[in-house]
Amino acid sequence: FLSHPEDIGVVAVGFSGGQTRVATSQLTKMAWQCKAGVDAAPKALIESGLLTQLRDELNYKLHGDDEVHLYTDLVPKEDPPYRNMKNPMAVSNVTQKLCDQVYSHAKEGRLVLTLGGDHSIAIGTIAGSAKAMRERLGREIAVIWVDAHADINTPESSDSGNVHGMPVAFVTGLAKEKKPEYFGWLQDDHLLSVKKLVYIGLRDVDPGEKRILRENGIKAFSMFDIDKHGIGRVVEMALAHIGNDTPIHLSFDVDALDPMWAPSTGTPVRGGLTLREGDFICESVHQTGSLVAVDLVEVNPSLATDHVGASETVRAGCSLVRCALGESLL
Ligand code: 6HN
Ligand code: MN
Ligand code: MN
Ligand code: MN
Repeated sequence: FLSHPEDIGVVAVGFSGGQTRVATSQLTKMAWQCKAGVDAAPKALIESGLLTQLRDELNYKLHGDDEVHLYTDLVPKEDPPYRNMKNPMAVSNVTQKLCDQVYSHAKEGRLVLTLGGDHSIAIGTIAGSAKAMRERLGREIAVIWVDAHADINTPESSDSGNVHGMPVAFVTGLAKEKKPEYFGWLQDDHLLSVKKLVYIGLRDVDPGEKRILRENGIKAFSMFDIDKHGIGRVVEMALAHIGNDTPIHLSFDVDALDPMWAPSTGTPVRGGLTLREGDFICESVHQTGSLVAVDLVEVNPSLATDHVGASETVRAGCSLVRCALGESLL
């Protein structure tokens, strides 16, 4: 149904309200002043030539602007915690808007590339993909979630209250909320089936999340599985679980990579994927011909302790995206 569309819809998201170490008031102020480097990641990825390469070397036609969306007008001045979630309204507003953006590209048959931003933005990207594929192909999407973390906390199971630890719970309907301003805008046609979800790279999963994974029979390949079977076999099993001819949404958290390759991220965990293993996952997904959307998230140059760490992380991120779009295959 797809086999490498020539058109890519690019969405550059300068928002990290789902992963914050600062008070809400400060996030609001930062977003309003547009100067806290919230737009640093997509900007750095773009400035390092990623989009130009996709256009000139891989011959994709790019849609959407090179501009980074800050969504400043969607960040409320007051945004107190709700059900333990931090910046709940800001994240809900931004992801709802992002859902529309992704949906419009996907509806046109474009492969959607979203450059984050923290992982909370996957609430919007997956919701947009799921709805568009239901309408365009009458199909449910599958999601390959590559991450050190499972990001499947409910607001109640989360210790941190950071929404970037909860996106999978919201898009699968495991976390429910009626109020539209707090993710209640998510409708049935936005949702992903837990049967169509597969994880690769897990190594830092909260006890409550382990229970959720177990109780819902969710397919997950941890670093243990990768060491045991090798990345080739793990990707094969992951794709077999999804089944042929299923539209695939790849959500890649750069912290799946070992901090050796990607130090500049909010929640680094040692013992991760090599860059080559990450690239291999992306190449394999490209090769299926069923890729409909890619998120690259949690690249955060402002967290690096040195300049090298920041640029290495950006380089790794660019490599992953290029591999998902077929650069390295002959
Ligand atoms: N990410 N499980 C932790 C939490 O706060 O819920 C970490 C989440 C990390 C989120 O990597 O996108
Ligand atoms: Mn993570
Ligand atoms: Mn994540
Ligand atoms: Mn190809």
